Amino acid sequence: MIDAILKVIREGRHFVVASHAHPDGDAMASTLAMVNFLRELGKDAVAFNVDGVPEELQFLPGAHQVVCDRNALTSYDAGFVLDSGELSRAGDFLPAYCSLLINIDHHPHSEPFGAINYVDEEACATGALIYRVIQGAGHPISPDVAVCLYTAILSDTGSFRYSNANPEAFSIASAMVRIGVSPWHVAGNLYESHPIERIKLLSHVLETLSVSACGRFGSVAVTNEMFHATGAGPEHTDGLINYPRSIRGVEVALFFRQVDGDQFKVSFRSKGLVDVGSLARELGGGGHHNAAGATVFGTMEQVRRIVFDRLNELLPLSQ
Ligand SMILES: [Mn+2]
Repeated sequence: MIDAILKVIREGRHFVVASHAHPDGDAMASTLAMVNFLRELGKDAVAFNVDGVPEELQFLPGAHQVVCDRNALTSYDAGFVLDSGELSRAGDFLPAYCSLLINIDHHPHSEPFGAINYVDEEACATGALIYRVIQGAGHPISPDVAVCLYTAILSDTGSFRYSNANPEAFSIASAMVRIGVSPWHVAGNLYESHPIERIKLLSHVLETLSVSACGRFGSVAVTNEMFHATGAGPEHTDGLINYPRSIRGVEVALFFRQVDGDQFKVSFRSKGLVDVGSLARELGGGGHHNAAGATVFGTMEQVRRIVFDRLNELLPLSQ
């Protein structure tokens, strides 16, 4: 699989590297690791993301050249789609610009939309798969690539706290630190550079904290009114689900975000007993066993009721 990818890289000259909308640390840092690697090989490589680069990831090497306007795309020998699960999350229009697509991902049920699909759901992060590709090329990891790969893995393992923090996660991180990555530099940018709007939003969001009578699921919510009141936006909501999740006894945490009047995006985080990925698919969404999302229609109360009722049915079964 890696050989097939390396052959495409060797034979091509112009590449685009994309990842899913609303990119997280793994999506964006994997994109930039790949782009920096391709440029080091003398290739012409463009990083693309429909939503651009979130503030906390703008320290990554190459972040300021990320393209978010599809009209700026030209034609490419190959397009890499990273960490996306399905093509539509990165851009349904990408095939029109690329002779072929390469899907590199660690999401279970990742759709085989590429001519090459390098999917390993055991991998801690897409960044780990990019590391394997670069290793396969026998190319030395540059300091720029190293900071990207370290960030991808740090971010997707929740700072090495989640169950995907496997030996490979630590071994790649260790190699990256040996190359010169400063863990404090990365962590400081990722976790201690919040805009004040986010902390103001947090104070509103925590007011909505609710825990079920059984104590095993908890939620917080954000409404458009809160965005107006604080000047914050959806980009400032990452990680807010960790507050209900961090409560002792809570098995499943939920985050409700109002998209429109009666449309809510629901994020799920499970500590393992409940497969929230299948629950989310039942609701028309998708995701992993422990992290998933779906869009549900109704008033805030109706949406909460739909999801809580379903969880009530699932939780006793999983005891
Ligand atoms: Mn990922």
